[in-house]
Amino acid sequence: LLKTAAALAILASTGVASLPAHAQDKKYTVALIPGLTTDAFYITMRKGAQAAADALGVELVFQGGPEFNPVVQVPVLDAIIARKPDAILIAPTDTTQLVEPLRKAQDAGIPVITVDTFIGEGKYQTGSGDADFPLSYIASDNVMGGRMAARALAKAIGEEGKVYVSNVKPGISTTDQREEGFKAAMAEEFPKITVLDTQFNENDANKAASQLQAVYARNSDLKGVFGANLFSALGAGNGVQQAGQTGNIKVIAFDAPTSIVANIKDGLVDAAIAQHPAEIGYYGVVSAFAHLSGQSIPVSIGTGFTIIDKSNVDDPNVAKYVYSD
Ligand code: T6T
Repeated sequence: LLKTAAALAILASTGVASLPAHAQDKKYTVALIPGLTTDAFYITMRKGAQAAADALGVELVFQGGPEFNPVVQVPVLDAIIARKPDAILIAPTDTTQLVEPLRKAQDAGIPVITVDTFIGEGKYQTGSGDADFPLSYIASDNVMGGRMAARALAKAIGEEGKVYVSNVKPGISTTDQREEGFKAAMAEEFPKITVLDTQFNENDANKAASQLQAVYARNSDLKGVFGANLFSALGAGNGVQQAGQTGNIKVIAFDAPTSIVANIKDGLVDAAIAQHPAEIGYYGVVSAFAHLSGQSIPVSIGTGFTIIDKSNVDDPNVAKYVYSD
């Protein structure tokens, strides 16, 4: 700033009226609205976002609700819009219910990028549909992640028997797509595996644990469960433990908080499909900054996965993908 002031003073004295605006001269404010604030996945995403913000001189505002619920998220979004940040990064908690609330941001001239989850069909900038206005979607490939989970579970149970998906609730792009990928891979690749009805837990690990026990009570030959997100997996694992079935009912977890890693070491969970949430946050902020400073940005950015199991859990190149608490 001092340098700029000095340069302006020199230019003023030479009669040149203004300098072209240089990106670094403007401090952009980027808001990051997670699905919920107390989830290790979003805490880790925030760290990545903060790292990019520090590198670029961006001010990052992190604000969200205490639960993964559009009714809770929309008022947070409204409050953020009222603060007029330069851009909004958001993990929309519902594919349809966040469309109109986010359009308000767009109408107010605030660019929107969705991270982790999407609105509509997740196809942006196509000129069709009513939910294509976000500039970019930065996330894991959740259909593929679901397929990876199916393969891991199939391997763990010897490719036959009954399994089910412990999921959050319909209408969330990520967990819907994981279930879709899981079921597609099971149907195409593992004819001897039966996928029972999905159990929806509303992101409540306790509910997921009771559901595991209820499904097991009805199916004493239950072989495995896929926990389609952090709380579903934690709950399913606890349910298996409470049923005294550790090691008999196999658990594949989506997400990798420290508690799941402990469960892998104890043999309660067979494998975790770790997302790379820090990458999502980092590239979210980089994309917002690039757009704000006049660059074009990709309409979608896919981030990776790391499969964590007993064989690699202590490898530092794997352990770095364990989420921050
Ligand atoms: O699995 C993540 C995230 O990708 C999903 O959209 C919601 O649940 C998590 O935040 C884990 O709790």
